[in-house]
Amino acid sequence: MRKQLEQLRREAGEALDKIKSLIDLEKAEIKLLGRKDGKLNAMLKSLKNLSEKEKKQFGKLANEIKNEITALIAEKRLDLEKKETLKAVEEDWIDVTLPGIKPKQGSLHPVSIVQYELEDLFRSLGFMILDGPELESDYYNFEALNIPSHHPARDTQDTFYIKGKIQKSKACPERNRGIKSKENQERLLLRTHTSPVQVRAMQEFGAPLRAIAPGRVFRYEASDASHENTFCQLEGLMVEKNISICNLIAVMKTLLKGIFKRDVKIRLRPGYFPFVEPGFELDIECLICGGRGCSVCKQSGWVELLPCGLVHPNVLRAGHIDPEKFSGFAFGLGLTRLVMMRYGINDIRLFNAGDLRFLEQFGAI
Ligand code: FA5
Repeated sequence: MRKQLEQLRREAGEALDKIKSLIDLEKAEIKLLGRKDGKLNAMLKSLKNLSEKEKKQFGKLANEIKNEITALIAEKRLDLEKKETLKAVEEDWIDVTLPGIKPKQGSLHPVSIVQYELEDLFRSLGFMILDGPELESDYYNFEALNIPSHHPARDTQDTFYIKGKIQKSKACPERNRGIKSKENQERLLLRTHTSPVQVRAMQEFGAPLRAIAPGRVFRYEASDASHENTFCQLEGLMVEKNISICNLIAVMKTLLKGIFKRDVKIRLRPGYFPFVEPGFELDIECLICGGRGCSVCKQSGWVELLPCGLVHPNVLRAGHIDPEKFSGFAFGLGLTRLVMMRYGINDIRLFNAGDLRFLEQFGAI
């Protein structure tokens, strides 16, 4: 028995010496001192077959060995815990002096850049910035703008019609402005211009009123260098007492100067829109070719940019404003075309193509 106990003492010392991880130490502890299958316990169990004297003698030795092994395991555990903590710290170590990884920064779309500039400009002139639905009712897109269903002006703005009716928004009641009767909830279409916001704004805010409404519009037409089926406009509306063409021209001049920061050549010619009377087309000299003629201006040297006019009395009435008391002017800036002129972009199709090589050229946010 003594021999066996001494051998266990040696073996335990050698085995613990070789152990390199806490998991292995756990296993060795069970193997040596475990209650069920531990080697020492097995030996203690066999003590019962010995004489009283031997039991006393070897029982004492076995206890000594148990205490020794327990102390060795505790020492080893401390040592391994220290080493493993050090290793974890080493693995997690970072060099805080290394340069960081630069996050990829997006940039604003060129139309957004110019739109925000115009919003600032108009805000400084006391205009509100409004929004309108892109999925619009036939009523606001045409009827309320003095374009009844039989009117030939509808042919110039063909669009996509959608089944269904405008659902009232519970989350944002502001968006429900103008949805009043069953009639104007039905016959939905993708709005062909931002002009529907004129009547929506008049109905909501009354007169006097100064507002702009930038946004996307849609037309069912073939695209070329200066025509898209989806593009942006910026509507402007001013309704006050005694508004005249002088007010309109003054604001148009401020707008062009603000955006181009220099004088650009313009021409004003009569234009027909059922919702203004009189109506004008304000063109600017094509800044892509300097007026010599190119695919953007269709060789004319001029680009149609800013149709405008005095608000038609029928439109004021649709907006619940008395045309005997108030008058107003409105304009419908071709925002995407203005951006083309501003940056010298020679093809409108680049704006919606989603090509980052094009989009990244316009300054970070
Ligand atoms: C209108 O949309 C009127 N609502 C503008 C208006 C508002 C007139 C208020 C009077 C008072 P027009 O269809 O001409 O008008 O479009 C206005 C501008 O949008 C044009 O001058 C042009 O710059 C731009 N535009 C028109 N069609 C396209 C197109 N397919 N692609 C890109 N820009 C376009």
